[in-house]
Amino acid sequence: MTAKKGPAKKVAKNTASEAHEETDKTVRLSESVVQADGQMMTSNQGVRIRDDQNSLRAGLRGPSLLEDQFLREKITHFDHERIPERVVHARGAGAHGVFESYGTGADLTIAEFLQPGVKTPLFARFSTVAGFRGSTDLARDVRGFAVKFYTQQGVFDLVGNNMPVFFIQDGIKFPDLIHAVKPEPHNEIPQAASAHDTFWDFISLSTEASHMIMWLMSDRAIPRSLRTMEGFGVHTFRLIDKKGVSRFVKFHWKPVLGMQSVLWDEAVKISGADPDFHRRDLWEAIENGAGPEWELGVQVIEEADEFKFGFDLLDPTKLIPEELVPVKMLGKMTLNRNPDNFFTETEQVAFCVSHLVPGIDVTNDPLMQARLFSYLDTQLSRLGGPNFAELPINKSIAPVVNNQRDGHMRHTIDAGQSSYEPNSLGGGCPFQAGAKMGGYVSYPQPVEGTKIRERSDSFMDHFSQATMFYNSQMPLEQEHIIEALRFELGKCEHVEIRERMVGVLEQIDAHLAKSVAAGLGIKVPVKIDMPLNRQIPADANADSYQPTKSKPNPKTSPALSIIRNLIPGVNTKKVAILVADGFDKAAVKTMMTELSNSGAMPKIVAVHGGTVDGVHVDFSLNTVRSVLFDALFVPGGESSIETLESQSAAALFVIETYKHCKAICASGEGATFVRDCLIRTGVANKATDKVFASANGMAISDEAKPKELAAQFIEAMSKHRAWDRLKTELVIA
Ligand code: HDE
Repeated sequence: MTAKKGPAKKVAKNTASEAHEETDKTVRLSESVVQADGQMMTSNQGVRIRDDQNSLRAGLRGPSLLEDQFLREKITHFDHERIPERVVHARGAGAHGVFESYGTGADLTIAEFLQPGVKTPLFARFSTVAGFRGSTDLARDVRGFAVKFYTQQGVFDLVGNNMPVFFIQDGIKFPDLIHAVKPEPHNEIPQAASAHDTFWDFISLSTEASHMIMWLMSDRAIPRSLRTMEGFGVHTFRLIDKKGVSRFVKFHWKPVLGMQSVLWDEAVKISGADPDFHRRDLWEAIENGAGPEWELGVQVIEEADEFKFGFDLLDPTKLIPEELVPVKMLGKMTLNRNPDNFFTETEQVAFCVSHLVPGIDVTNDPLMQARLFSYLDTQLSRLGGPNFAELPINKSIAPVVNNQRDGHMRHTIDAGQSSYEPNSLGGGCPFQAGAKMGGYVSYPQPVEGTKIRERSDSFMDHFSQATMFYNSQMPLEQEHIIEALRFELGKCEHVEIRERMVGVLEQIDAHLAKSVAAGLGIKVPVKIDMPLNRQIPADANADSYQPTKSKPNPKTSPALSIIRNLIPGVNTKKVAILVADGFDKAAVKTMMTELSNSGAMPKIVAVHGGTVDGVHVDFSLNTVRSVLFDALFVPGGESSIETLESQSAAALFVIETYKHCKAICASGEGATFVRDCLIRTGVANKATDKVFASANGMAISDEAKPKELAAQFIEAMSKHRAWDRLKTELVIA
């Protein structure tokens, strides 16, 4: 009996990748897909199973027989279903897609996937770092941003994060960092959270983490969606052109939707209401044909400019401000197909920093150097042996031919007598390609040095860019950093850790430190007994570093703020339409049409499930909260509003939507309901004109003027949040 071959699964209906045909990769993966439709159940040996309900036993009421091969096979397989989760980045979601090169990278690199007109299939996986595989998506954490390009020259993995810098400068500190942030070893608490003693103990003693901590405490660590975050390669890489010239580059992913984050209060509530919020959001966007897009870009630094910055390009705790070196766009990634099976694709995908293709090379960044070892090594224990590259999700679309043999679960059947090189019995094959035939050539960087276990002086400035990041934030974003630090440090039981950390914050910004200290009840200044350094020492010349600093850090880098860089739009925004029986159908119909036409996703939220006045209910109020939506519409309808008035969950929906600064629209009796919810409960103050003005993200009308109202609502939504609501005159509680 043969398994039915899966169709090369649904390709997303629309998106920018309308032109997306089935790529080689899609076709190849589909060869491994098994569909159960219309199939008979079999054992793993293909023997048809007559009865899967009962084990073989001696008599109807007798003991099970050891000889039952079907029972034993099924239970044995089940016993071994789990593989070790990733030691970091265990929680993740992935999707297939395509990268379309603009060709603008052709003068920078010989990498084939960056040449004009080339389309490359890919698989992307996004993750949190600290939490276990089943942890919540909305943890305050760094997000992994890993992309596997199946290029014609072999696999290239860009294994990045949604933050451009890292906690530590040398890979040898990574196990310490991770041990510190993971749940504490004695009681395995807390899950997916950095708000605990061991993390802040380590961080407060590792001032090199100061810059990254600013990112981690900022809104970047609680994205609204995986689709609305930037990605970064973090380290300085090299691109090598046709002439063999190398340039340093920093990789950037820029989301077409722009960046958006949630408020911490939302993050906490989303974690309870829908811990799979990000995973589901990505899945649904792709299923709805609205697969996310990112542009891939690089900041390019000529070799001659290596020492012109106020920091070392090899130091992964530093970024190159975009105002100093703009990002040059090289192409666009579109995610357009969900996996068929989470385990075989998202879980078994194996990214390795060492998976490079000709035209891309690494640098001496000591964090990157350790990663070049770590990823291959970790796959051996996670995926059980050296043949993980043969799994469908990891397999190169370029032919793989070499003399590596055997090992657990080898799939390839290597024909022939010889498995060594040089050989004559195999006609000398497989033969080495040489550079002219596309063989990988490492960039011939001259290397010389005294063996030394020491950090270069040029890595010693731990604070300048932390300060630059903080100064680049809007006041509201700075407030969020302060609140996050108060929360995180407030969860530390050891006062000396809180104090030490406030001392570190004083090196970043006095107001920041004072505000955090006030929340913790600590007096500043705090004396801490550690070497603290803001500058690369003037005499820094460790081995090969001769800084000229002709491109010093700017004081601020506006590109680092989310709010300054919001891209207005409503595409894929989820809008709750809150109704009960007797709602104003005409108003809802118009609103749904207008919202859908603008790319938003209206959803009917009703007091009960099933249908309401014959309309399909997407969610009952019992199953959702406002935090799962981007905006709210409450239509009129006397009896609908009467019912909503009797439901505290409905009032809470309105109140929270308002407090989280999201757009609210209401018409007819719905307008009275919304006003009452906000005024009576004391959320908004009595300055009703201001509170209900369109400038405050509100589209409220006692009459039903559906089209005008929809336009006003869409305009308010497109600004993402009405941040001014956080001003005291607009909010009380
Ligand atoms: Fe990773 N990291 N990492 N990391 N990392 C892993 O590899 C490691 C670092 C990143 O979706 C592991 O397959 C070391 C920086 C992502 O499958 C492991 C060091 C950045 C993912 C590992 C770092 C990352 C990982 C665990 C310091 C951003 C998830 C499972 C030298 C540039 C990939 C695995 C996926 C995963 C080691 C630091 C990103 C153990 C030793 C910096 C996105 O190999």
